[in-house]
Amino acid sequence: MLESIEKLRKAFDEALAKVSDNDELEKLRVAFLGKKGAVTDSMKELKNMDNEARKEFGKEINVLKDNIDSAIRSFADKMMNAQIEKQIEQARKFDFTVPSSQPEGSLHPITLVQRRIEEIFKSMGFIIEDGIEIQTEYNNFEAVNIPKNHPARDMQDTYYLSNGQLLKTHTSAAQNYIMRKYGAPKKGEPPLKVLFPGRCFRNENIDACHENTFWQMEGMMIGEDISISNLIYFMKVLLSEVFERDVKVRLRPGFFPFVEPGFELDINCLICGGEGCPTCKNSGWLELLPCGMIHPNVLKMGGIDHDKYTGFAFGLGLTRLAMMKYEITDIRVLNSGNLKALKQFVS
Ligand code: FA5
Repeated sequence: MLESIEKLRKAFDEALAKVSDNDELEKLRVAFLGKKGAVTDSMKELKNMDNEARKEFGKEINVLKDNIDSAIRSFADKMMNAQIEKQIEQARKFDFTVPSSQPEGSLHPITLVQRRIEEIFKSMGFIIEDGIEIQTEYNNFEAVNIPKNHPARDMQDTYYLSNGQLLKTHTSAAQNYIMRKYGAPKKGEPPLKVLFPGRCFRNENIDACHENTFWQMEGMMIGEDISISNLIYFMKVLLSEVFERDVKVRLRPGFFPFVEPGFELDINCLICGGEGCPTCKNSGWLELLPCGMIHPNVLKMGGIDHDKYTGFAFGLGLTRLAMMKYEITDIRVLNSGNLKALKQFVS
């Protein structure tokens, strides 16, 4: 009987030597170890043997079974390694320096102006913070001095989520968090200067200069003796560096519950030169950069001593700035994903 085991071993070794892929290996496994396989068949003979022979044959056939099983596994591993080696070899032959036939990508115009402004403000000592898009009602409204039922809430028609939170309507929603994170500057430290861009959402009627999803860029400076002169200085630097040419602006009083005094800084429409067009709703001016001195209540809610510290804040309309910078007549182009239109802007 033991001879039959030896025959099986030989037959398996010969068959394994001829295997060249996974399918053949699986067929071989079934032929020897499957339910109707040669090894399984041999094991059925055990019941016809006397005790002594069963003990000896049982031991040897189980050894053979284990040997065949591990031979199949290691053969499978070897084939897999060979395949990986082949793929690595092919990857080595790939020349990454050959120019691609795929068209090149480009940065979105909003990203371009965002990066430029971040560069300008970083060079003046500002740190950049990233405001989250889903906000609490408290951060978006209460913490910036817009209590429940305040009429200012109506100006920012809000998308509420089913859990009571909301999509932030303005970047000012991060003011409280940033004040609490950094606190007022300690004695001898420079003022706190932070820039925080972000996407905002309002349930707007969309037209050439209003989107329901648009970008703002908020800036804040807090310290002892910060005044309107500081605010005007930074606004001037911002506009002259971004536009690299003279642009006409006007400053007028503006009401925002979180600043006192508050201002609206409008830009003379660069699409029509102030003549009036759909982009500026025929007024010749575009609201671009509201700003003001931070209201003492807002400082207080941010944990900052409003008797000792003052600060300014601005909420630049980044999407509109991109429109003016690149003379884009309709805001809808910016969220359109129209690559033909968006690819033209390079710096
Ligand atoms: C605000 O959102 C205030 N948080 C700004 C602010 C910050 C004021 C700090 C004072 C101090 P306002 O709702 O006006 O303000 O929006 C600011 C700017 O965002 C606008 O001037 C405009 O340029 C831009 N903007 C507002 N709504 C839209 C819209 N639907 N589509 C495109 N741009 C918009």
